[in-house]
Amino acid sequence: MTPTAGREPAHPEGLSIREASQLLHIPAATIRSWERRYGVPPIGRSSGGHRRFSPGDLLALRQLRDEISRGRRAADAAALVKAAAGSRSPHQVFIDGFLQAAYALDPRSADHVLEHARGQLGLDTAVCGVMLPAMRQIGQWWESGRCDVAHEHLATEACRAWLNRLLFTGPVPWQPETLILTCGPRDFHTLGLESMGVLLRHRGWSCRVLGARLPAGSLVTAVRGTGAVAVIMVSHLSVGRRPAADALRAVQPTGAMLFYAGNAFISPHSRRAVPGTYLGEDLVQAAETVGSALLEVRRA
Ligand code: B12
Repeated sequence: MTPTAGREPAHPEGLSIREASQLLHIPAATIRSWERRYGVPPIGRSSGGHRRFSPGDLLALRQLRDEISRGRRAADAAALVKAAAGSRSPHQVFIDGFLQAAYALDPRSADHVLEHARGQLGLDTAVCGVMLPAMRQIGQWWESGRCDVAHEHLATEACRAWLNRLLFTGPVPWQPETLILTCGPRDFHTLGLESMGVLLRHRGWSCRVLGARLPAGSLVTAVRGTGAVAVIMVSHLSVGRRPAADALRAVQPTGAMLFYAGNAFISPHSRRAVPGTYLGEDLVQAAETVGSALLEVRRA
């Protein structure tokens, strides 16, 4: 990620549709049709009747664009953005605390906030209700020029250090099966995967988390080398989808159960001909799905 994306020029009345279109790389005609069809965003007008875009409008447009680029239907994406606009996370105080620590480039405070959230809210909520939303927020700050990639890198490494500590100091696994967790051969985004590793570890499963950019052949080696009974593949960007699906196909002959997830697979269309079970967007639900599938095989 480049140091800072296009910084939003401050404009008392808000940006014109041409300026908003240029900043967000969304054609003006698309912005008009989104407003007409979905009322997103509810754009203000200048005294001359021209559309003027506030920072809040720009955020809503950015979210709508990103949700659609993830493969969501426009109407579903618009509903998500509207819901997010009105709602404030019940864990906002922890999210804000983490963001402040990241902005201050202070990894110890970031770790402290995550640990405090775990103490107050429990592991699952600290991961899915605080850490992941905070990282999404960092992404929006970076894109709107409100923070530098240095802040994103620090926040990422603070999350990874916290997750790895939970992974390696977690309870001794009490389930006999081993699982391989990996990102696709082209994927750098590992936080969703590492979060899944921690949730499964704290449910007694023995996880081998192999991280970013694992070649397909090495995935087969890892399954054979560990006798793993299941593979969880995560791909985050559409560029990584096909190499990730190919890696799943490569490991299929080992007989391991296959699961996959991540933004590259959000649209039903993107999941066509991908071997395995799609785990959805709720990591806690996904951990239960994987757990019960493994128990079912064991009982069979
Ligand atoms: C941290 C980060 C990075 C780090 C990753 C470090 C690491 N070890 O993970 C680095 C710096 C490497 C990076 C690189 C890039 N990044 Co980046 N990155 C981010 C950032 C800030 C956070 C990512 C994250 O962990 N989010 C939290 C995730 C897990 O939450 P989520 O997306 O909502 O996921 C939900 C579901 O998908 C699902 N899910 C996700 N993972 C999993 C796993 C399992 C098992 C399950 C069940 C569910 C699940 O559940 C989640 C919660 O509901 C995001 C911002 C954002 N909005 O997320 C940008 C972001 C994803 N990156 C982006 C981009 C463009 C890039 C680069 C291409 C930039 C560049 N030009 O180099 C490269 C691409 C590298 C590559 N080929 O993969 C864009 C993607 C835009 C798009 N098309 O979707 C984003 C959105 C930033 C932005 N606003 O533009 N990035």
